[in-house]
Amino acid sequence: MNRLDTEDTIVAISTPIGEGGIAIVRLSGPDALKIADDIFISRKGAKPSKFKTYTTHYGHIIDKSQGKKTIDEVILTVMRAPKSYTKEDIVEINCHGGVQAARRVLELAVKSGGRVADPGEFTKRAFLNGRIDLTQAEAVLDVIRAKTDSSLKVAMSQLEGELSRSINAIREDALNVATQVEASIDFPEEDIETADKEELIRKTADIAGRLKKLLDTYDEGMVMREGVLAIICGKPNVGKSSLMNLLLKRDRVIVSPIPGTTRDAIEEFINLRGIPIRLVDTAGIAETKNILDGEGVKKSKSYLEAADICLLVLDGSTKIEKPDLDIIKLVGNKKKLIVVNKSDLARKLDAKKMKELLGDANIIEISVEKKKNIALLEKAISEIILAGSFSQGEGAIVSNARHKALLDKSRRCMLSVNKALRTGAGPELISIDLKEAIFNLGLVIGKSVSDDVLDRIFEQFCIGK
Ligand SMILES: Nc1nc2c(ncn2[C@@H]2O[C@H](COP(=O)(O)OP(=O)(O)OP(=O)(O)O)[C@@H](O)[C@H]2O)c(=O)[nH]1
Ligand SMILES: [Mg+2]
Repeated sequence: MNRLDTEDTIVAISTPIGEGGIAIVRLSGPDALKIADDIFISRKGAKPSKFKTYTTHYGHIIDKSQGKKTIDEVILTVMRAPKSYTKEDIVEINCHGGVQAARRVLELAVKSGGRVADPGEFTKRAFLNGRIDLTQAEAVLDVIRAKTDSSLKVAMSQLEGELSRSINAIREDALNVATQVEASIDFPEEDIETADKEELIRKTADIAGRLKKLLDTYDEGMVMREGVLAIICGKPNVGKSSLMNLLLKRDRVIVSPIPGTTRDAIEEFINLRGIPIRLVDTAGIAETKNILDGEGVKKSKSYLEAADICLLVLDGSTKIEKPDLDIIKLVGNKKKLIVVNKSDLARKLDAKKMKELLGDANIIEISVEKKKNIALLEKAISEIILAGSFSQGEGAIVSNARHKALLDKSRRCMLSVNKALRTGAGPELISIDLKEAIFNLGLVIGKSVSDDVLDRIFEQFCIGK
């Protein structure tokens, strides 16, 4: 893919392949209307190239090479450049759902001069033609993939340009600083004036501060976008699988009074108070000589390592035992919630010993059996996940690792510009870091970004988007 590809007309089936009410074939590019003229017949014989923009027409798709054989009965919509998704002429053809009709329409469009689109190529054109910037294009994918209301909210705010606006404003201020610094390079006999210098120090500190504020939203942004990996761990028989089923609200995993019931890690998605969570039930961790159990324990341990948060389950009706101690050690300093289960049974767990072992970790007592304190547990989980990050208020949120890395670089450059100004470094030196800071900010929104980076971003999209 390169930038000149926008000279041709791309075609794709934009709906998922399979049976459905309708399937949409989309065309975009300079020949979209010409191709539509070739394959579409309206009842009154009117041509798509004569249709007004944003109008919808009933008709048939025909195959000229087979004596005008009718392929499908369709509704065709025309959206003319530049007011369309890609800023090019777009034609959308609503076919009858099902694989065959849409595929035949696609083939005919290709025969008439279209090219089958690459994944994400429509959105890529929207970016290359300047309708949206790169953060907005990336947000399109996040909107498609959003699993909860909060994920969708973050993605939509990015699609609507909230992040772009913040970054553009910061970049604009950085460019102004650069102009001031460049001026003193052009007149080398005059060093940066003291008054100007004070102002530049203040401005660069302000820019670095605003970048920090954006970067601080990343933890929450990431959680909303990617979901959190939460692991249910503990020794055998404490009720891990029972808890998994309860949080999932369905009987997904086998529960039994026999220790060692769960042998494999089982991962499922849950939406907990709007937070997308990948919840994993693991095999109880205990010393074992059985090969199968041993494999299960190995897997539990590797999940534990990757976990963003651990739900460490203890059995309130047993004493703290060696396996409990081992698991507490394994969990270490990870974000965790201690879940003391089976509170419906007589208590044997020693509170004092637990305090000694766990310090001020969050502890919550529940009974899965009697469904006691479950709402409290869900609240505690969401609070731990969101701890430290600001609540989902207004303002731009960074949720993408690419953006984070670039903003981070830009902030570090801006801090060294600030330091150089304070220590009286020459304008040439200052200018190097300043340019780097501005360059990295530009990359976030897609200015002077390389073709491989673009390809890497758009190849994650589905075909037809
Ligand atoms: N009384 C009581 N029993 C419970 C409670 N939660 C789970 N159990 C019982 O404890 C036993 C073990 O439950 P599981 O959910 O299979 O335990 P586990 O931790 O997944 O066990 P492994 O997969 O063997 O590691 C089952 O008989 C459950 O019915 C509870 O809150 N109270
Ligand atoms: Mg289990």
